[in-house]
Amino acid sequence: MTIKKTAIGIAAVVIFAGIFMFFSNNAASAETEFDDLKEAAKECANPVSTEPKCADNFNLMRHGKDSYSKAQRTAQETMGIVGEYDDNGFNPTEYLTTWNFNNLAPNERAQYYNETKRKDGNLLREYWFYAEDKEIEIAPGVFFPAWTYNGQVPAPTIRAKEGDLIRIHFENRGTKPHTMHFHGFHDSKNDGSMTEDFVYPGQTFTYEFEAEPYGIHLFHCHSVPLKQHIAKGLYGAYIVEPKNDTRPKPDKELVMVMNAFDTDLDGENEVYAVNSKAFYYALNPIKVKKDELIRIYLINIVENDPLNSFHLHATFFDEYKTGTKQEPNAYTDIVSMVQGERSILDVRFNYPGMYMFHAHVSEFTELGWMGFFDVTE
Ligand SMILES: [Cu+2]
Repeated sequence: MTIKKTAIGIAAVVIFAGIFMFFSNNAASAETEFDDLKEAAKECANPVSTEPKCADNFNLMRHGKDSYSKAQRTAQETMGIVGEYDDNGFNPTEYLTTWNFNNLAPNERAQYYNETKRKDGNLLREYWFYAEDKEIEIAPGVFFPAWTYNGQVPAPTIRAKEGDLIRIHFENRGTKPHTMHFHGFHDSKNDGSMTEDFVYPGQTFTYEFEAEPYGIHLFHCHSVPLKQHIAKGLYGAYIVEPKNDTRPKPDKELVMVMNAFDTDLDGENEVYAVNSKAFYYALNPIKVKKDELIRIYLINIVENDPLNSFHLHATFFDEYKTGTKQEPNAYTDIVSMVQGERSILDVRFNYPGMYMFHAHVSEFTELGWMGFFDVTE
């Protein structure tokens, strides 16, 4: 199923407008509420408006999140993006804090991940990965024929400590030759990038290498055409913690992969997101606490566009580019990335409230790359 860029664009504008709209606490029906929103949008489109009604809206946006969420859903449904996300599928909220299959029950987890202590004190971390063709939901009711690792996009996150031995048992259950190519140190037979490295449908390969250097890395398929194999969804996050960690200890860690989908195969993306689902974190804000240290592992894997960015409202963050040094290289509220770039961002919110994060490329924002942090005391 494909969608028209304009349709989701219009819906996005309405969702954006919804942020500045009037939210009635006692609207009789969804339809009435939406009419109110449309009227209010005309007056409150200017985010710095001093109109009393608009000031109330901002207050509601910050403090009345239930009505905010309802209004947003109403706007979305009325504009024709059908239904809600199917919660039985890939859950982007769960993905944020999942690595080494730690979201699974122990017996199920053991099918995909196993760790063993080695003589040198480091761990052997073994993973069972497979490639699989699968339709994934990228906007409510909108499905994309993806190529996946383990049935999800992004792939399950791999996380190790510097010096651990990583062994990945890879099986291709898909219909095209695929590989797993890791950023990081390894020898040529584990690079997964040459034609002789292709793992054909029905075949298996075992990758093995030490986890180094520390940082935030990624892995992706390196089969050909490369652009297609990445854009179809074969990529994931690979985190290596430093052995001697001198950075502040985070209270919460979140994995964010900025990605996009070319739904009509015209060489341009129609849907942009963090962790695959357009506007997911706008509909389901990320819950954090005021003053706690939040560490974001950020990756850009977007094909078809030369540059992507991550911008956060109301606070600044320490940026550790590629995560390979323990001193931040920047203190900022925006980071720009070409495809394959990544950074660790350490952030604290000073005030409770609802704060937006989004691409500062406005087109991407309006096509899905926007979400919220819900900061509470
Ligand atoms: Cu591939």
